[in-house]
Amino acid sequence: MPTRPLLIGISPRILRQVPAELGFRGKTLQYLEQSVAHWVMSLGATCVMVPTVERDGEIRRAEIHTHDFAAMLDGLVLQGGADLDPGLYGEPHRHIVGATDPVRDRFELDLIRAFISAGKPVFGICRGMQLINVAFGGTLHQDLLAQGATRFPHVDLPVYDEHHHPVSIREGSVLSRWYGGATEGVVNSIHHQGIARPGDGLQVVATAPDGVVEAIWRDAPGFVLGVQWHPEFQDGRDSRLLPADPMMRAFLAAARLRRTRCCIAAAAET
Ligand SMILES: [Mn+2]
Repeated sequence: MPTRPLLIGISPRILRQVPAELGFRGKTLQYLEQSVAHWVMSLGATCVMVPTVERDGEIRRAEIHTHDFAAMLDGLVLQGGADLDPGLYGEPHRHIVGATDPVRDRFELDLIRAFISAGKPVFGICRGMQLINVAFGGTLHQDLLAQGATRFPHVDLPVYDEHHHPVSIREGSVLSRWYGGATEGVVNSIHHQGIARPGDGLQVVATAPDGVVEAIWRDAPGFVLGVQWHPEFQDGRDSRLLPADPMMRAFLAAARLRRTRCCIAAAAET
């Protein structure tokens, strides 16, 4: 049986306009927000950041492929970040905030597909949830307020992750099960976009009081979960908030199960 700890891949955030005081003039940074990594490691798994592989870039000519990462790693976590290019779900830019990053979009979509086809778990946070939705053919509200999806702001930048709201958790869902049958909770909220139409096979497992989708789960074998909030910031210091660890434990359990099955199959072949 395997003894090495699980190895989880975390897709990077990308900074193309680096502030002058950091150096790196004219360069691009790919980076990891530390609480994501610390959350994974706090439950006994190791993790690495997975740098982008660009389809038409020099790396591609060396034939490193997202499938190579999926083969080596036990699971994928998608960090939050910039708005998706709405062209991915067939819409023009209407209410996008800041620059979109088609390279990151394409790379993370490739990663999602590679991990899913390898039968390995995928966990999307905020933008990551929206990307999973788009990967399965769903659409987004480019701005929840501007498009009339709600009158309740889901982002308040001055207070950032101190901005909270309740969620209803779907009864009988995996999410409810991980929280001991709970059907409600409180989460942080740092997003101006949201899911409009859920992707094929994706189940809405949590919603805000205004109906905004807060979590999705793929109703199929394996593990594909997306949450609109940032569980990595809900580290237990504020006892009103849903604890983060039950979801990460479930994700890591799915990764362990996938690896165990793989080892049993390999042993059976020899
Ligand atoms: Mn929200």
